[in-house]
Amino acid sequence: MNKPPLHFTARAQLCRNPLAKLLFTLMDEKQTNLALSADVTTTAALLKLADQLGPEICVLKTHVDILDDFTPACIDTLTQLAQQHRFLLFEDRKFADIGNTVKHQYAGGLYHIATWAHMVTAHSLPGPDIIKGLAEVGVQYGRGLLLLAEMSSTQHLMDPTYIQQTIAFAEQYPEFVIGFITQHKLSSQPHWLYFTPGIKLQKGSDSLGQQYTTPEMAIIDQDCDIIIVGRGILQASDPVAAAKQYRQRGWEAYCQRLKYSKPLA
Ligand code: 5BU
Repeated sequence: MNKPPLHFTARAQLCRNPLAKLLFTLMDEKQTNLALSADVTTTAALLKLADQLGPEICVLKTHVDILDDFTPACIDTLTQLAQQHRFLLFEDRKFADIGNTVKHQYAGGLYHIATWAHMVTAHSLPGPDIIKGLAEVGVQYGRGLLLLAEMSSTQHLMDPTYIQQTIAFAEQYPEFVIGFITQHKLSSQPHWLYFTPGIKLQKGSDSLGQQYTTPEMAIIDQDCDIIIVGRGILQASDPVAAAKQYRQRGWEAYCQRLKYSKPLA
């Protein structure tokens, strides 16, 4: 018994969270499922990447706490560039504390993440009230949460039981959780978004436990939706050309997946 794969626009209709709907629609309209991991340490480099690579991407992922010269003005310019080039902002904060603490980390501090980041990440390790705490801040801004189900790093502790529990927590907050960071599709429910980091043009690893798979393996073999690429683009001699190449590989993989029906999980 085969089930035809749904395209992103069809999946958008099934989302309860408006941000997930927007992202699914944006990907089909812009024809890109590439997320740039803009892991640079100066605001000038971040804004240059956002401007040059913005036309190629659906999402720009940040780690604002690695910027040496963070200012609120940088966020204003980043937000303008996101509107101009039509991409969403994703702060990969990986919240991991009790609900009350993460509320403050999300809303306040130096970065006021909730005021500008369309989506953020959190660990499910502390239990479901981490989601409740973040939702108390994020829902009013129309934000979305991605739970870390499975990391790309070697010897991570996210075993199948942990992953199943993470999905169960997500299901308790469908108005706020939009999907997962994962190496493979986790559910037959089509409204979840699956983001996959650890992507390069060839399989491999770095010297600090990162493991790389290819766009085709993530999108076709593992049924994920969005490829997250950092150093594959940032360390290329021509980052714009590299981004175009990853965009093409990611999008063609998605189009190829749509042609095939897979047995139901
Ligand atoms: P890279 O340069 O493409 O290896 O960067 C990958 C990015 O994705 C980097 O910002 C990591 O913090 C992020 N990441 C990851 O690599 N693996 C994970 O499991 C998660 C996030 Br969650």
